[in-house]
Amino acid sequence: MKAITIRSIDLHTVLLPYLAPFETSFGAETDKVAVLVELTTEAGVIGWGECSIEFWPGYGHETAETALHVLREFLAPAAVGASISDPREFPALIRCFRGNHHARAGLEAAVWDAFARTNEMRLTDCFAHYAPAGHASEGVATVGVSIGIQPSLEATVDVVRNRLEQGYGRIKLKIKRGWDVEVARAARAEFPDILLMLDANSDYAFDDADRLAQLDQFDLLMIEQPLSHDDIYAHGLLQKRLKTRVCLDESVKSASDLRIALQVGAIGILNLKPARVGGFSECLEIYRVCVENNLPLWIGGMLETGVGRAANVAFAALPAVNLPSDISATDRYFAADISEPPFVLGAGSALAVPDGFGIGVAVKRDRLEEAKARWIENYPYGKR
Ligand code: OSB
Ligand code: MG
Repeated sequence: MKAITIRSIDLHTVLLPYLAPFETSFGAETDKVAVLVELTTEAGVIGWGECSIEFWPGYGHETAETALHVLREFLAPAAVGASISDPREFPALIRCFRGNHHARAGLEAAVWDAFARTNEMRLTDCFAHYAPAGHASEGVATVGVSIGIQPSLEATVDVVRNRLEQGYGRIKLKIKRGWDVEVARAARAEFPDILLMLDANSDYAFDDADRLAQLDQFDLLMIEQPLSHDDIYAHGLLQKRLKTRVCLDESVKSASDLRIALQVGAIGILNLKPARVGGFSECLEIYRVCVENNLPLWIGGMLETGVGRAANVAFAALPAVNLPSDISATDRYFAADISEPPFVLGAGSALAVPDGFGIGVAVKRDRLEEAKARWIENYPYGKR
């Protein structure tokens, strides 16, 4: 593999309007906020990465502004000038800084893209190169769709029907306390055979175990992150009370967390988000742990722009990612994305990995400038 030397790093904070607001147990959002990382190598190759982030510390403790601060002041200066002959060496360069996984994942993603482009490979094949032997990319990612909290049960059923008609083969519904058993019952009554799952984004406590056990009757594929983001142990206690498999999202921030979760029986399925675990090198380590333990695995999303989506699709095309990922087609999120071409849902509820080198999509400079201007115009976003 050809090494890269990092010449410069430019950061772009963008605000891109969603087609429809997205509501979870922590609130509603109308726009995608992202910090995009543009990395240029000494050879003039440009790599792109996205910090999957929100404007508030709802999902994780970071925000777009903390990511920008940490990248600008600490991570980017430590990376500029470095030569990298294996992208898995990159985390060591920024190991002196702790936490801030979403920020570091965006920068590492740009390194991976630049590295794959330099070596004239698709990013998906570059990931496969560092995956266990025999794990070649499948070139497509099987996906589902994540549906936010709707104003009524009728509206929920309508949105589910709509997504099924579009071809999505797995439906995830967001739930919260007071919006759970009835939602599952309504969806299951209307669609008895679909792959259906729920995501609580940590809204429950272990005391709610009886309530959560009522969900067992709906033949769910899994229940995602029912309990606190920082309580792996409680998920182990809960799993003993449920037939439905517990999927961890927020609680697994590293391969070490995953090993602990496996040890205490807190996990039946993993939602792996590259941003949450601090980048694709850690993803590869986690991938290996999943393979060794036969743990079902899928790739989660945070409503990324095309830049983050493309990298997630590349990883989701690895063969041990064996359940549908939360990476929907571009038209589920945006009227006009920051990159081209868009991701289009194909047969079998799948997204194809683009043919080009690296992430395989190109950032459109005019759209980038428009989305940067939108961030500045709407600042401080969400506090209006
Ligand atoms: O918990 O999986 C989650 C979006 C933002 C923050 C957290 C989550 C989500 C999603 C969206 O569920 C999945 C997608 O990108 O389509
Ligand atoms: Mg989740």
